[in-house]
Amino acid sequence: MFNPNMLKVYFIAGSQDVPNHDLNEVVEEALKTGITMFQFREKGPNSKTGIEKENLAKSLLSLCRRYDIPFIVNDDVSLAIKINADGIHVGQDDRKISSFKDDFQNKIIGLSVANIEEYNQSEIENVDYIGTGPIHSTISKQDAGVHGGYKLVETLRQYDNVIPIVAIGGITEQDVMPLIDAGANGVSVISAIAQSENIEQTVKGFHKHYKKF
Ligand code: TZP
Ligand code: MG
Repeated sequence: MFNPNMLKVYFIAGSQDVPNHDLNEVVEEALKTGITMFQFREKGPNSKTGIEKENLAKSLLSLCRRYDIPFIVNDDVSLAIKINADGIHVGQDDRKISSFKDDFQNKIIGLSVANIEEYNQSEIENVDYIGTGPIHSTISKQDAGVHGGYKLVETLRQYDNVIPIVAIGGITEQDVMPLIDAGANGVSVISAIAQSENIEQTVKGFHKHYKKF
C-alpha cells in the first residue's frame, strides 16, 4: 500500500543510466543506504529490451523485496503485471489508467503531470501520486521539455492540496527544502544517485534535509 513517505528519496534508474557499472550493485547500495522507493526505467539509448530487460527487472525486484522497498516499473504495464511489481509509473502519452487500474489494486500507480492542463486531462482519482517536472534541466531524459523550477510544484499544490507530489528533473539535495516548501512530498532522482561517487553520502544527504523540518 502506498504511503507518501515513500516519495522522500525516490531513486529512478535503468542500465543506460550506469554505463560503467552493474545496475544491481548501484541499486543495492542505494537500498542499503536509505532510498524510499525505486523505479525501473529502462528507456532511451543503450537500454535493454525483451528478455534482457525482464531478467534485469526480476533481479532488481528481488533486491527491493529484500530491503522492503517498493519496486515500480516505468511505462511497461505488461512487464509490471508479469513480474508482480509493486506498481507502475506512466506518462501522459501512455495507456489510459482506467484500462489497467484493476490490475494494480492495492499496488501503486504514479502519473507524470507537469501543469494544470495535464492535471485536468488526467484520471487523478486513479492515481496514488503525481511526478512533476522537469524542475531543472536534466541530462537523463532527452525530451523532458522546458524546465519550470519550483513554481511547477507550487502551482499544482495550490490547485490540489491533497495529491502526493514528487518532483523530478536535475534535482540534488539542495533542492529538498525549497521543494517541500513549494508543496512537494518528496524528490525523485536519476543522476544524483546513479552518477554519485559516494551513494551512501548522497542518499544520506537527501535524508538530512528532511530532518530539518
Ligand atoms: N522526467 C522528467 S526529468 C527526468 C524524467 C524521467 C529525468 C530525471 O533525471 P535526473 O538525472 O535526476 O535529472
Ligand atoms: Mg511514458
